[in-house]
Amino acid sequence: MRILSVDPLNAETPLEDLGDDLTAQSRFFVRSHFGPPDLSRRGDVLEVVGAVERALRLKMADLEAMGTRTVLMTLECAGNGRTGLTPLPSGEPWGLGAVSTARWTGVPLRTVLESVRPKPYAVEILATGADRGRPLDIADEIPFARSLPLAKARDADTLLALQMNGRPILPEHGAPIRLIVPGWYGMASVKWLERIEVLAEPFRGYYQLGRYVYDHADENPPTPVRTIRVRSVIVSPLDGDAVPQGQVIVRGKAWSGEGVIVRVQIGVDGAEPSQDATLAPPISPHAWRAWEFAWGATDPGRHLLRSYATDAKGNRQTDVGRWNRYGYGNNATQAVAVTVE
Ligand SMILES: Nc1nc2c(c(=O)[nH]1)N[C@H]1C(S)=C(S)[C@@H](COP(=O)(O)O)O[C@H]1N2
Ligand SMILES: [Mo]
Repeated sequence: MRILSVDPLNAETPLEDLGDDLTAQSRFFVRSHFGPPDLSRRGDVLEVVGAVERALRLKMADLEAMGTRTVLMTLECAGNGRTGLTPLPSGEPWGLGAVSTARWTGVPLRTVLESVRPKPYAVEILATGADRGRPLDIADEIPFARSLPLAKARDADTLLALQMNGRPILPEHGAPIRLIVPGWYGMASVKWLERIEVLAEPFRGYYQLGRYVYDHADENPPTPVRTIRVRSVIVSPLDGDAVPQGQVIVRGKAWSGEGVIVRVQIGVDGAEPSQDATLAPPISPHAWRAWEFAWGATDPGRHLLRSYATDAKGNRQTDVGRWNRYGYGNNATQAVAVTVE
């Protein structure tokens, strides 16, 4: 893992580990604002309260008894690729490894909502983690807390996850219960979940309005960061590799929170991409799609490869990402320099 900070732990997955469909828990990137809470004080209880007919306190066994569902989902931090923006925004200096994919098993949040019965005027659910701390730019200690519109909370694949790749979730990934929100950047998938509150008004907390917004530093008000923008990475060959002259198999992954990946094109040496990669069958509507391309590496010397993914909504990557104050959603193409020998 490439460690960005130790306390709290922030670590990215090396690109060579993104080749497999599923990322092992121990190789899965970690993004934590405050670090894991003291789990011994937790008692494994999830409170579901607020604008509901019937508030509940659920133990792990209660949740398991509600019936689980398993979803393959790619999780990407909104700050992934931040170091590609100029000037460099503040925030964790992520390269391209703040993305991973796991098989998540848990209770659909929808099932829990059906049993607490939100009041008709409810608009959002607020998910609060057990971790707390004081961000540099605010005075008080706060928990990590994020809200979701009720419609997204009721998505059949929005889970209260209890397992990751068939095992209990590791502490750094949010044990024992975390939210998993398909198609949205990682900040929505609240770890160490201890409380769900059904809200009658939109949440206005620090991690809702003060961060995870696209602020273009212009006259327009900031807009919330939500769905994952279309992106692809090349996982082989790696930047700086030397390859023998002849046919080189270029491999990578592509994903989008807006729809299935329908096309990946390869551009060589800055030319308009004119060739398509071959897409592997999708493994899930919410996970990355593998692709490969047979590159005729005939000319010796240094060459630049780029991959351009397009999703079902017609979103396509460009070479330059749009700068924003906190450096989110930079889905610009990756340039991989390869020397043909
Ligand atoms: N409680 C809590 N949940 C959290 C966070 C956090 O700091 N605290 N970080 C969020 C962010 S920004 C991301 S990208 C994902 C990362 O999940 P992972 O560490 O399992 O990869 O968790 C999200 N959930
Ligand atoms: Mo994130």
